Amino acid sequence: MPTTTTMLSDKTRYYLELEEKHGAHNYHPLPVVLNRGQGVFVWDVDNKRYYDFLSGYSAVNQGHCHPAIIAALTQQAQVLTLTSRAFHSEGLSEYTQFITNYFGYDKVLPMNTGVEAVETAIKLCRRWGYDVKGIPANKAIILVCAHNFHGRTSTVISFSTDPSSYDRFGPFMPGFEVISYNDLPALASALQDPNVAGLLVEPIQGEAGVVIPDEGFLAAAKQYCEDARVLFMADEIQTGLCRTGRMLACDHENVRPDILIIGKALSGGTLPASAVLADDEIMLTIKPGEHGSTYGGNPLACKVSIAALTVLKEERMAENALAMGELFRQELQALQSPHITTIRGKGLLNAIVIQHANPEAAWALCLAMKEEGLLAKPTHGDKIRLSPPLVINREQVYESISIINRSLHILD
Ligand code: IF1
Repeated sequence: MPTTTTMLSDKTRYYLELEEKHGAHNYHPLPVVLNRGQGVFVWDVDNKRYYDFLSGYSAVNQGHCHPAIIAALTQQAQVLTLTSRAFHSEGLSEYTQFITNYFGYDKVLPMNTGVEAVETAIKLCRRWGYDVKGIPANKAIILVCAHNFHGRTSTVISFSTDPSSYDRFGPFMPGFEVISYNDLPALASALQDPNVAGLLVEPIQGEAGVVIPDEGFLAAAKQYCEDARVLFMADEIQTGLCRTGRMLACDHENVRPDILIIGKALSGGTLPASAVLADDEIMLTIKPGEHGSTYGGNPLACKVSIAALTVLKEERMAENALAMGELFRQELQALQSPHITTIRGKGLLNAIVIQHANPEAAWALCLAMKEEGLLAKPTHGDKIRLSPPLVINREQVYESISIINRSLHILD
């Protein structure tokens, strides 16, 4: 029977108790206290080194404290950090040109957190629905997928199908219809409603446990939306920025979203930065003074984001994610562990499903991997996401596999 406890140093226990006493209990983290990160590694307060196989939930794709990103951060931090949007800034102006060229859209609306970008996309989609498509006032419908995760604001949890996200947080925002994921007939049927303004979809469902739709689903869904004059909105906050082996997960099927939503690794894990990209017909439906945010488009985040996006291409991180992801899944498969029923992923967005009599087995395995020097955390009980920074190399993949292999025996 696997243990679900772990030996903790006095130092670790000290910090855990501080947070337990003074911090909200809205998470259940692994019992490890980190204080340093570099590349694929993080260190705890006892200077023990770990492979980071969560990567800040894909916010640290470029690796912890990437030198070029930190250089941009520290340089700009001494010059100008925030002007508010009441005035223009050199940083924002340069950034708008850079990122719209980078992704090939007319315009960008900069926000901070991922969910703020999702909320912004929802508002743009509704406004386009009324002003351009001609949907009657307050009748716009946005289609979402079962088992989605798009963030935790009251609007966004209104269309979650996970009780731990929405239970006892009502009343909820109307105007959303849930269809099953990866289900083209369900999409076709829902699109018959002329009041549908958009489809909000994760190209791969991260939180649901790295659920990959059938080959061709995204391309067909985009075509169905086009035929129904409905906006295809891709939430690439977790799947984007090279995580799945292409710049965007939509690129695997050459799909160009009408509204592109990015966040997390947009800043390389340094500070909150998110963005919504769209062409003028959509973006210009929001007029001056109708949407915004104090920190949205601040010069510090703009300079950092330019550096974070630059290194993704310069260091060919998508190509590395593709190659190292294939190697990782191949070596994981070769372990032939009786405790792993499923290995799935694209690029370096991977997950395993654990099979064991003990419902706490995935947690116990994560504790064992922690002891062996690798950090990962279960999602939805029996799934463990395994997503290292995209700078991981072959030798580190092999070492990580041997750590996972040694740890799996705790389930025997
Ligand atoms: C938590 C999950 C991952 C996201 C997608 C929007 C957002 C997220 C596809 C919102 C954020 C984070 C949030 C964090 C844990 C993590 C997470 F487990 F919650 F679902 F990655 F899978 N769209 N995901 O994944 O972005 O506002 O957080 O910047 O809330 O526990 P955010």
